[in-house]
Amino acid sequence: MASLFKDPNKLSAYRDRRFSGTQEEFDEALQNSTTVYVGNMSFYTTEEQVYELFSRAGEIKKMIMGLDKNTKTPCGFCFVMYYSREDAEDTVKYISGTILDDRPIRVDFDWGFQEGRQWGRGRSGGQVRDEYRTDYDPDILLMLILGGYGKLVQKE
Ligand code: GTA
Repeated sequence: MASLFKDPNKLSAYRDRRFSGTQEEFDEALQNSTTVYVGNMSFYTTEEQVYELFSRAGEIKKMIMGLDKNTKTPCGFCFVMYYSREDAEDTVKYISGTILDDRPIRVDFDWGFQEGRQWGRGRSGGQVRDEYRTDYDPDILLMLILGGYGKLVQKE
């Protein structure tokens, strides 16, 4: 059977606007990379928890937590690098959608980690997607309160 994982269009709907190469180069990186992106994580999930879950699919080479660029604290995503492509594919197949810290995590193929990609790119410092969310969970609410709303309240 032709693997779903051979067609770059089916690998990931995400396109990194900061990738500097061509579309072909992006597709090739996506097809060969051993790195996955993990999204929709709780801000309180630790590296140890991620390691525990993701090492079920194979030996992990490196893990990088996504951080809010202002507070330098976890902001709901991370990158996991495996030694083998097969393990990365298994992670997308079997770990995506599972619950970690009460949240269904999303595992996506990634073109490969580079220094700087660990920082949230949103204006507030966190992930861009969090700025468009309407289904705020306690993690995000706390972030909003500690960030701006808290200061407003203190002033009154
Ligand atoms: N492999 O799905 C992903 C992914 N995401 C969402 C982020 N990264 C991802 N990598 C893979 N797959 O290194 C990586 C980025 C970066 C780090 C932080 O995580 O490559 P970011 O989320 O802060 O910024 O990234 P990014 O990815 O540049 O933001 P982008 O592409 O504008 O938007 C991400 C998501 O936000 C969109 O897919 C959409 O769900 C939501 N979003 C963006 N704009 C809107 C809008 N106007 N309305 C509604 N939703 C929006």
